[in-house]
Amino acid sequence: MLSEKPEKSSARANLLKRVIKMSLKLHHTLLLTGAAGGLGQALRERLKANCEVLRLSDRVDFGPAGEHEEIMLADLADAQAVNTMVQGVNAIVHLGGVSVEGAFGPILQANILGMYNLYEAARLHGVKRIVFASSNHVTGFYRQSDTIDASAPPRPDSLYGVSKAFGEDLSRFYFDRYGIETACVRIGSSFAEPRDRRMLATWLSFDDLHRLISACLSTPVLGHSIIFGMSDNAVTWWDNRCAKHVGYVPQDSSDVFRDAVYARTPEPNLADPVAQFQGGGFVAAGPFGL
Ligand code: NAI
Ligand code: 15L
Repeated sequence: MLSEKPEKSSARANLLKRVIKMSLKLHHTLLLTGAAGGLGQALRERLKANCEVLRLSDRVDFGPAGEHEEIMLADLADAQAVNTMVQGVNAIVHLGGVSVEGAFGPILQANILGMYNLYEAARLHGVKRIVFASSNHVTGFYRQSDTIDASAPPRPDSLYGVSKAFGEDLSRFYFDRYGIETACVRIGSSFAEPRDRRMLATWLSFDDLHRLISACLSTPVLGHSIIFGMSDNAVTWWDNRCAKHVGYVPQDSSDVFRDAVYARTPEPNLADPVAQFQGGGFVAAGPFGL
């Protein structure tokens, strides 16, 4: 076979680069909620590869906008503020909200009412694709000896987990009724490193989180998809076979941290529910009363 002339192959390589760039920047203005939080900060620079303009939002002030950025503060419980925040965006990465177990009041405002406000605003403004930061705590009452996929019925381990299950159901309704596509990413534990032995199974690196969100934003047909947000960890409780169409391929693994995590953490007490269930400490938090 004749080989390609160097100038022709470099033109093809440039074209390919342009196509990849275009497919990453499918959405002109991308809204990132929860931008002041841990994952918001981790994704801020990374998500600039996915859009021309990154609109950042949170309810707390987190400083000025940088290049290719807009900042629009909003409390998710404030319908009017959310409406303004969503106007003019093409897709949303929704991280904002209460991120741990606690009293029901704030969870109700941010994760339940806030989710409704966001989807209503998306419907009104014609936004057709959302990546929702759901959580492994939607299914936290499965055992660590279970392997589940997205077809397993929810078994929330906390009020927080219940609120994320509500978000998954609400987004399914908005898909079935209005065609808004959503990826419900049941994030495991996304931190710089796994912090304990449980997180060796649940860990999601920041780079893999960004790969996963990029896949959700760019796959041609997303539909309403539930996908477990995890890196390529050797020990896992989750099977992503129901979300192959998203095209997410993790490239990191918690395995490189295993020895160090074992060395600095005690043997788990296997009689303790915290060590038995996938949700870890969340299964034993509360109650929080009226
Ligand atoms: P975080 O608590 O650091 O950030 C959440 C952000 O949401 C904060 O900046 C907070 O100010 C904002 N927020 C809270 N209530 C709000 C309201 N009413 N209106 C507007 N903004 C509000 O949490 P993190 O770790 O960055 O997580 C981001 C998202 O991912 C959360 O929705 C969390 O539930 C989800 N997630 C995170 C996991 C992780 O391992 N980091 C695991 C599973 C889910
Ligand atoms: C979550 O849903 C929380 O937002 C995060 O702070 C971690 O606790 C994580 O789950 C986890 O399960 O490790």
